[in-house]
Amino acid sequence: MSDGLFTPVELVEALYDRLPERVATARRRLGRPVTYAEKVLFAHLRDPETAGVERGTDYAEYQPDRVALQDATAQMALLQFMTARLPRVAVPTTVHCDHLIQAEHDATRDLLTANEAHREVYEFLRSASAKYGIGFWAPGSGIIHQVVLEHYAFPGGLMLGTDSHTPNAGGLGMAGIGVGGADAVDVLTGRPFGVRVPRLVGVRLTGELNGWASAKDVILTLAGLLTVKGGTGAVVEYFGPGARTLSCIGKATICNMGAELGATTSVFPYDAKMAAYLAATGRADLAALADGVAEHLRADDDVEVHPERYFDRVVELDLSTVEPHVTGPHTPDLTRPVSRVAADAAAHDYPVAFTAALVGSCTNSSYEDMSRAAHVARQAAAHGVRARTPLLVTPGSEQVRATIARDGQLAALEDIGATVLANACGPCIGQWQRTDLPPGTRNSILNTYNRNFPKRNDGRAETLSFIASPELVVAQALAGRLDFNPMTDPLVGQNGEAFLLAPPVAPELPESFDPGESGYVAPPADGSAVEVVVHPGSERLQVLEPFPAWDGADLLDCPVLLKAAGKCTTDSISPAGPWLRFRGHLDRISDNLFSGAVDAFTGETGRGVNALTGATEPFAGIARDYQRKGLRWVAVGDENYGEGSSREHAAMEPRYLGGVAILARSFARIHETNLKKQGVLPLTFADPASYDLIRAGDRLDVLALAGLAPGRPVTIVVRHADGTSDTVETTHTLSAEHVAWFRAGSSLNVLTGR
Ligand code: MIC
Ligand code: SF4
Repeated sequence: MSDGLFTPVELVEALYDRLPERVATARRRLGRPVTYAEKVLFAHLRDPETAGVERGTDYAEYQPDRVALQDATAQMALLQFMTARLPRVAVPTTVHCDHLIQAEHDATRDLLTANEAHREVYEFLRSASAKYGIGFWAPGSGIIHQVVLEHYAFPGGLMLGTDSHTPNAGGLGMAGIGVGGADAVDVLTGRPFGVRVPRLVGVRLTGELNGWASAKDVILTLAGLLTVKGGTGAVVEYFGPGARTLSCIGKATICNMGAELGATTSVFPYDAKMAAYLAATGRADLAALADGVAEHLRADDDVEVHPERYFDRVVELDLSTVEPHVTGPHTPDLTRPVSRVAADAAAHDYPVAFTAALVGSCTNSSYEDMSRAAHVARQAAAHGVRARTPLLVTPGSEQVRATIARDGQLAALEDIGATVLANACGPCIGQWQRTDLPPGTRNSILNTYNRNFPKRNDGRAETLSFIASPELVVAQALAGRLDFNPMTDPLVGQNGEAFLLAPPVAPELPESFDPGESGYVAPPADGSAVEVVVHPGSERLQVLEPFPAWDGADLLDCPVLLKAAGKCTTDSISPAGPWLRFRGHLDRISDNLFSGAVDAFTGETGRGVNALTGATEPFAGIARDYQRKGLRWVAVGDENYGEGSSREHAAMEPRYLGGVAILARSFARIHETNLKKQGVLPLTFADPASYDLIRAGDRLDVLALAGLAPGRPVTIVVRHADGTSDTVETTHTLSAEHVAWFRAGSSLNVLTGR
């Protein structure tokens, strides 16, 4: 089809035509059999004969098949694309309006409010999509990753998305990589996507899930094992007999949350479950094509036999031993089986009686998820039991919503008290007008989402967010307790009868999907006459001015704006929730800089000491003051700085307000790239202990920048207020191209020839 509702068959055919030859090249160049991820990557290399192959060291250039943008990141991506002054995007691309809709009442009312509140932004995205040949998915049509799985993902493909959960496409055997807008703009303008050749983590699955265990519990278990850093710079490749037992959508859940391990992407090899999903979503033709090249859409045989020869790390997981898990609070790798919740809660004083249950988000909002949740709900309703907490349900797409409305799952959930919200991100990204509880109350909430950083869902630091599977969230909502174990604990029915819930039984797929009221708008064949308007006085959108080029001098006398204590995620650097309003306006959104970060010197969140005045102020205000007075500044972080989202605002804001370098013990991949793209230096302490040398009131000199080069350490002199100083060595991962971005002021300046 050519209207952009699906990935064009010709594109898939062309890829599959070159697949055998590319796989042969991969085997020849690597001198051994190859894994599935290596096949996909080789199939998309710009130059398969000469590209570097050294994992974790070489940079390589890939040509993705498609790009997906969501409304909260698309604004900045498209504003950057516009500066390139090209008539159309170079690869099939879609925009998805999912992040800006606020959950307050129900789907209908909330959608009306969103259309009103975000009219200007939606109009910008709609007109820019029409002008540049981009498929536009209007508000209400669904969450980007669910819609991509239903329409665009295909086995063996490679795509970029300006959202960190783009790896969700791995459920259909597509390598989806989450990137910042500037990376996406490279591909939209016809340039390749450059990234370090990823390391490979192999997960061998055996056995089969049973009882209450679900795909969600597989990834929660792995997150506990691998931690939030365990996948950094790696592709997580699943294989083994257990993989073939998981539904396509279950695989997507697992790949989706690979982002929480820091993985570049996650993939499952093509199998019959994927073929069934393709057929159910109207793409039997793609399944037939994939069947024709099936041997190239999985790892070579020896990989399953001797995985240790191929992967940097191999994890074995017997699915039959996986237990239902509850994860949290505050980090997605703090997990335990449900049977251990009571003990953990007692030890850490977590409130076990939780205040809200939420089912949805890109990771768990499919037909199968809703069906398993509904199966539990029906059992409760038969005994007259309803949810004891508010139960908020967000279907992943209009297609899922219409189908579960038709097939009865929606009614089953409503029967136990659920409120159905718009098909959108909603409370997963802080778009939750919470009225059930006064602010300031320490409380727990339980959801099926993927991230649980403080303040993420309701903007309140006092809320502890826990994660579990849809069926467990519904079961626990019936009891109102995080330590309720449906396998052993009975519920009490309306007549006083005790009953045990049976484990969920539900179809993986409907006979056919009901598309509902599709919100898809195809771009016109020729969009050149379409006007894209950015009003000069707007508080929502602002035309981008290029960042200044590096002046050639070392960065001297830089105050430390922030030394972050503990986790400093992108939610700490540039929170979402109410700030999503300003995602298209760099100046306005910069006011949230570091507002969720904890200052190591004062212990305060969002505020630090202004070195010039001695006053304690919000970080954005201090940065603006330094900038006005001609001072450039640095920020210091701990491990995995910039963990979480792909939002490039977290890199653009420091740049815009005069930040020149971030020093950290380590960086999360997407954020590190975003910093480089915007001309900020991400520097890693050569000795992690150097973090401790940074004191309040220090001034830093970042030296010898004229010699900045790949692999060459950067020396920093830390001058303390008492007149003493320390010399600190830092390393970096800048390639020659990245150094050029720094010199030009940003990658965009290089792209546009400034
Ligand atoms: C998230 O889950 O944090 C988001 C909101 O989807 C982000 C993107 C954004 O900040 O707009 C992500 O994961 O990349
Ligand atoms: Fe949306 Fe949440 Fe998924 Fe991010 S993680 S894309 S906010 S549903």
